[in-house]
Amino acid sequence: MSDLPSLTSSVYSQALEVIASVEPRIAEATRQELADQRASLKLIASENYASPAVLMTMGTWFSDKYAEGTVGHRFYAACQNVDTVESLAAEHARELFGAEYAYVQPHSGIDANLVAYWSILANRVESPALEKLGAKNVSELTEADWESLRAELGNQRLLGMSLDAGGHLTHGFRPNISGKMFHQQQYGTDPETGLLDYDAVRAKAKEFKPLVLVAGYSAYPRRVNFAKMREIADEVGAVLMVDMAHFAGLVAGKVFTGDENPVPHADIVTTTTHKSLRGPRGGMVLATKEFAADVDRGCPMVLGGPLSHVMAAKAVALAEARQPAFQTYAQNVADNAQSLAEGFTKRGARLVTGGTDNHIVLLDVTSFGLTGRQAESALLDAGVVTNRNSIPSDPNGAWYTSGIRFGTPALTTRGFGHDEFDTVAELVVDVLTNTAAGTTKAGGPSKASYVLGDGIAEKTRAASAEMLDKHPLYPGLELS
Ligand code: DSN
Repeated sequence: MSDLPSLTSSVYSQALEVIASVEPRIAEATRQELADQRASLKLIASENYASPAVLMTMGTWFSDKYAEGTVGHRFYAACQNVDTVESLAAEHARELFGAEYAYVQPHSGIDANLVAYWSILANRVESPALEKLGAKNVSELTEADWESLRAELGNQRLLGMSLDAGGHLTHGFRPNISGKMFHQQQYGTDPETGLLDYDAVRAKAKEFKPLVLVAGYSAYPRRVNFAKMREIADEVGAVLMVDMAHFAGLVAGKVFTGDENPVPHADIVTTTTHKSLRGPRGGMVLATKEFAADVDRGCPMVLGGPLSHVMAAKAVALAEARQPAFQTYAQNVADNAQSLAEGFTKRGARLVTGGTDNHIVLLDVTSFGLTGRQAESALLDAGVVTNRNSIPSDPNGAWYTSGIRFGTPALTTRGFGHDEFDTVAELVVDVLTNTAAGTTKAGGPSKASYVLGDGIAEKTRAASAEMLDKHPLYPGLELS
């Protein structure tokens, strides 16, 4: 991160004074959040640090504007500047990813996935149900038509990656709406290697014949061959949808190219904009022309009015991602994940799939005698911010878990490199080796309580501080 102009400090300091004049506790929490983020090792794989340009773009009067509809076709007056913003964000997205169409209104990744699912239903559920009803598209249906269609829509099939193999809640997990609106099945990973087994996915797809095949992940530490997923989708006549929320930055930065770039292979690609892509919190849908009109109905089908200030920040972030420096950043994210994985492996820790080739490292903490919950808490005490995560066939379930997920996007933004990530691995192994599982109040084994060895948290924080001081967060930003 390069030094910010001193003006930035005075802008933020004055903004905090304005906030404090209304609700000082929010101003204080905002200051404290910066201090906390500055002083900890942020290793949550889905988090990053957006640039001041992106952050500042979110704090404007665009927040006050309603703009339901699409560019040039709004349900509110005076949307001329929102049109500029939305057009620019979509243009940057199309150019950056080489997509035929970009819809930048989704407020989050879950919203983006819902927009995508509804657009697939609208586009593909046409016969015999729609023909019978004399409609071309679900948006033309009356309430009575809907009643008769519901059974058929509900019976549409979706095949996605299971949560414990690294898939996302919205990929057909039963407690999520995607698992309710679709008749769903899930594919896992090879029980021995933890890797995606394309033949097994193919066999399942042939048997299940899904309308939608979903690829993409939240906790799978490997690349996916989207050309192969396309082949499978074609063999069974499915729509291929890829959720690239986690690795959009690696696609944007041209680390994932060819078969590993989902955009040329998928019918619809969804993403968040705040993870490895390093933009504001939000979502986005990229689609082929075939799905564009249905995707555009995201609002009001699924979404409320677009967040114009966030669309503006998406445009700024996407413009940043089109700079050559972003490609260097993305390559560093992947290289640093290798360094972290090697750092763990050489210290005897077990990684799901044995390593990584993206930005995620998934550590199995059972060999430390801990649950994910205990490991996460002990690491947090030591200033290492991670999240617990299920591993395949997790014996501790989705709440306590047996894994810790690490990601390199945030600390790479701060400038950490190979040596620092090796030290991070050393510190993590040291904390976990010196943490013991605790007991319940009744004296039985606990999956939550833990005992951290004396002085470990202090020692880890001191070693982290040396690295963090060398790579300051928002250098030059001093709040008065
Ligand atoms: N919460 C995101 C993650 O951490 O991966 C996914 O929704």
